[in-house]
Amino acid sequence: MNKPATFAEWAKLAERELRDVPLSDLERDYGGLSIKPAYFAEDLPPQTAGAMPGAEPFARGVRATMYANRPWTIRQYAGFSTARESNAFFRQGLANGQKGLSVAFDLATHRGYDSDHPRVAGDVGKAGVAIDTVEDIKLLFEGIPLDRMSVSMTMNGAVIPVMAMFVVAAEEQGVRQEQLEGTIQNDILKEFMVRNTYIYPPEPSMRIVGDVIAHTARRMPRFNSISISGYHMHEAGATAVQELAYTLADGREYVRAAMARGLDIDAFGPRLSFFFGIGMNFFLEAAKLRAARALWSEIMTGLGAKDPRSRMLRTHCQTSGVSLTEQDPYNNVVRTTLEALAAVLGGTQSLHTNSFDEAIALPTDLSARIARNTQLILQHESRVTDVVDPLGGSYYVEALTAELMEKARNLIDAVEAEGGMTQAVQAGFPKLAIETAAAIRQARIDRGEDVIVGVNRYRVEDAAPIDARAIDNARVREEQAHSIAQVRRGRDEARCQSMLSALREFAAMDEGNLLEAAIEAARARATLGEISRALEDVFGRYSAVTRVISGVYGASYSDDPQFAAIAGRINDFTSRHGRAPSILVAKMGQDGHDRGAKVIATAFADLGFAVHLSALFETAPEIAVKAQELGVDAVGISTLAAGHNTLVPELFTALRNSGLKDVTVIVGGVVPEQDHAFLRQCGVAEIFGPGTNVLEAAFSVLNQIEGRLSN
Ligand code: SCD
Repeated sequence: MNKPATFAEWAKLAERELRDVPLSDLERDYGGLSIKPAYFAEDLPPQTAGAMPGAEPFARGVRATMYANRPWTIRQYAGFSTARESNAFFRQGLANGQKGLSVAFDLATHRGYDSDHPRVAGDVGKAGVAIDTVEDIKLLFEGIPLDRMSVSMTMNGAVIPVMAMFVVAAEEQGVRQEQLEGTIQNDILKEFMVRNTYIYPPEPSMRIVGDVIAHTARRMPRFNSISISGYHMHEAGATAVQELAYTLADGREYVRAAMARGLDIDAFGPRLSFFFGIGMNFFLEAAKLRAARALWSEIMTGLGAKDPRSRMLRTHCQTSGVSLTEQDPYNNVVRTTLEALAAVLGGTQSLHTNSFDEAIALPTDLSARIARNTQLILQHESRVTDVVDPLGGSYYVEALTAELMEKARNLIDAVEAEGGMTQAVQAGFPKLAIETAAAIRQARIDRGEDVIVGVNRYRVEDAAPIDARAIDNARVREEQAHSIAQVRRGRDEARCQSMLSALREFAAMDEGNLLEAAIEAARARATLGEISRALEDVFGRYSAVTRVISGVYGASYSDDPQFAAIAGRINDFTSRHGRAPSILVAKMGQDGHDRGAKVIATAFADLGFAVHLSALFETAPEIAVKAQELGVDAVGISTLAAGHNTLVPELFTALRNSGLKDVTVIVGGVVPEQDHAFLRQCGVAEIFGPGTNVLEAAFSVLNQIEGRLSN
């Protein structure tokens, strides 16, 4: 019998082919993982031989039969405008092949504000559906049988009122809590790290997570109490190792928190679920899911789980939003297809495929149909469901799985050494590590080392804009305010207030289950904002400290002529004016997506700008005051949640009111082409979309500032 080939034998062949190029040139680095150009039997980790789908440690999948028996759940994340409009969109999806629901809430809801609150004028109904009362949730699920349809809800900060209202709406539809199937995201640690839709400080927030886990374990046996999410870390720029390690370390933290309140690990373990982002590095992403399952089985065994179901990592996946480009957007269909295939070959339980226009606006009916059909085509036409774990035994994939496990295990141990994830999050080091990785990645793209087709290579200059869905948020706000008033008129006010007082007392006394108390308040028709406020009265509202990391972007450019050119011009500016050009990078409204703002702040600071970063969740007048106090040359607004058409005009009014007429205002983020003219009319000097080269952006901001100063 032939003996298996080795890397050393292959290297001889390869070197002959390569002639003048050293073999080491074909090695790659995937965020701390070193990848060889070929893999052999000798690379297989010893455990591969005995690995079986459906058997521990589940690297090959948690089900023996996997998709050969049941495909993954097609679960498209959706929601916008009012509950009525979202309900119509859901029903259309379900009629056309979607299998589970996944609700996107607007940012006002996420942050615990009713739609009529003045801080959320730009956010209502924009990046998700506006929910204020039980009546809204009833409308959202009208005609959808909640005892048969699994419903996932992406809610973290305002998890207590949303879960409470969901339970009451179902009850009034004739469905008991015990029958409800679905998942609540309820993952607050990653909010502090990357997603930013927290409300209360970390400690009471962890209590809330525990209360939801305890309540579902007791009363909602078919409901997944948490969706421990790496997705948002992935989107914020985390490497695969970081995403794996921090997500699983979060998971361990939640298990410990639940056990600390006396719950038996096997009473809630089987209903913990996960959520990962799937990007363009095809085999790495598939291997990441395999590694996640095997590591979780290890972790849960270590924590004392006896029931094998507690040791199974079941996960939802979403194709990567940041991999989508505004330029040449039809390429995004191809990207999403590849990412979906990686998720499927990695063995996901449930999947959302992004629409190709998501780097521009909310999906249209057409783009949503293509996204859904991508999954249907994979399920019905590609035959990838016929064989269980077809990547099993691949030299490369098995070796990659093992390497990911090892590196992630080391990072999990480092978190443990810091005292666990709550501590690490409070100290802020995972956030900084992810931001550093994001800045490195951006520099690689800007330098063309990582190719993005249609962005830094093969650009189409005269692409026609595509249709984008627009939301009239003033109308949504008006409708919501009307229905809130109607609910308030119809309720027994004394009963409602007494339920809210009871909730406040539970919160203050650190006893009782907050979700249970909130269900009573929701029954009495307290609004989302009122329930959330009752908790805020006791816990307070958390505000994070924003920090700009420095040096990372500049270090990647130490020998770059374009970088040197712009840095030189900034230097000249500084000598001429006796100060550096200054910019306030700002976020307004409830949009907490701060990856772009952080990357810009880091890069601009490394170039020599004096950079100030606003806090999150500011209003336009607050930003204007800050701009005045700092005396900046420019204000850069980062907008990713579609609030710009409301908030940017407000900013100009506020700047004028503060006497600041000469500040350069630039906007960056997700801004549909059809909004450009309006924003320019307001006075915006430059608009930068996703995929903008940071050095080019810096050049044009400097030009704008110099232009103004010379006038
Ligand atoms: C599965 N089943 C099988 C089987 N496979 N039975 C027999 N043979 C097989 N091969 C059974 C299961 O046991 C289960 O029943 C049922 O079929 C459903 O299968 P599942 O695999 O559990 O799938 P699903 O119900 O879809 O659940 C998947 C998760 C769940 C466990 C992952 O938590 C989930 O749906 N998560 C979705 C999260 C989500 O949508 N997040 C969106 C986030 P039993 O249950 O009876 O055992 C969006 C977001 O944050 C975007 C970004 C942002 O906003 O910032």
